[in-house]
Amino acid sequence: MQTTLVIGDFSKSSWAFRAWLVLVTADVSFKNIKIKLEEKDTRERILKYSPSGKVPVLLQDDLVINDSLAISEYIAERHPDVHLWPQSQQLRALARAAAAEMHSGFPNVRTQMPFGVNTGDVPDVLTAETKEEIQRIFDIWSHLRTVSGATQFLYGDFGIVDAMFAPVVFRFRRYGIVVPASLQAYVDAMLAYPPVQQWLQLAAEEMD
Ligand SMILES: N[C@@H](CCC(=O)N[C@@H](CS)C(=O)NCC(=O)O)C(=O)O
Repeated sequence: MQTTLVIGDFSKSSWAFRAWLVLVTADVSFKNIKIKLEEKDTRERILKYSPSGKVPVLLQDDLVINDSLAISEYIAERHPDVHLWPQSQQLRALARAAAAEMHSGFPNVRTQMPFGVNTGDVPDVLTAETKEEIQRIFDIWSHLRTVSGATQFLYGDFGIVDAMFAPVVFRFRRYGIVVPASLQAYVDAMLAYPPVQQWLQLAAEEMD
């Protein structure tokens, strides 16, 4: 069975970054097809693989899964030994709620602080709504780490909920958003996670 993940640029594609992290964490062997975003023919090229016109899309024989969270769930089901969700039922529910909130929410953070792997950018003056969303993200991280007792990722091992928040860590890093001291270990663990480093390396090679 051939598995292919269609993604956008490593330096721009925050949703593909999430799905890619999940596949790499689960040690899935897969091929990447990269489509440059924001080009005249981007939509046309994505539509060859993805009926929604969005990446990521996972292709496995006849199966086409065109959403980062659905891809993640599929990989979690196929690799139960990897524990991409917490093993505790209650913690799993909380992690799923947080992943879903990230997947469907935080429009102001997304708009005011676009994803990028670089640092040193100054955002527009943050609106009250964006600041509220940033605080909500800190609260989610703190709550999950308190309930799980985890010292690195949100419930111990790197999982889907961490993949969902990985691009947010990069948004905060890009725009110099100060993270509470109690959450610095989370940010450090995320930045040091080998698959994250691998993605950064690929982004650096792409930008050269
Ligand atoms: N809900 C989708 C969102 C996917 C999405 O918005 N992807 C962006 C790139 S990160 C995209 O494909 N944009 C198409 C374009 O720029 O033409 C998911 O979770 O996979």
